[in-house]
Amino acid sequence: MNSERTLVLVKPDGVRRGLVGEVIARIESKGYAVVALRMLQADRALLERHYEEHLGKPFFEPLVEFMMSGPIVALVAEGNRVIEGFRSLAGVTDPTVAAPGTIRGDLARDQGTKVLQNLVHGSDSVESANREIEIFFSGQLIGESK
Ligand code: D4T
Repeated sequence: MNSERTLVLVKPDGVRRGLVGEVIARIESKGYAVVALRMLQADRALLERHYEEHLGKPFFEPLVEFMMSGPIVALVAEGNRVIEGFRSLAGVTDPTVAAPGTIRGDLARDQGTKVLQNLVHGSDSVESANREIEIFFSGQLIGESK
């Protein structure tokens, strides 16, 4: 078994709109396992770690403000090729052009805001997944030794 783990976030727009269950249902219906789950209010320090690759970009400050605008749900999904698989379920970053059938394509659109509100985040590589899981679940995963 070459199982992978990925970090998924349901962003504040998804929580506000009551779409947490819908996102989890799509992950589970695809056959991935949810192996960790928490709701939290993210602070600036946590978001600066999570989005360090975007520091200094024009959308960075609006992105941090948006991500602090309400609670988020963080979860770890597991399965073979789940990193690629969840990004396929999510659709591309811009919800206007995300394919119908995807989470962003079906459930999000451009709201005219400074930062795209696209409902979910998913890790983009094994390295990012390990880094992000540590940020949101440091040492707290079942079966994980610290
Ligand atoms: P996340 O990281 O939130 O899953 O989204 P993506 O992987 O799809 O996209 P990202 O990291 O490149 O961007 C993070 C976050 O910033 C918003 N964004 C991004 C934006 O408003 N304008 C932009 O030009 C980009 C690239 C959307 C997601």
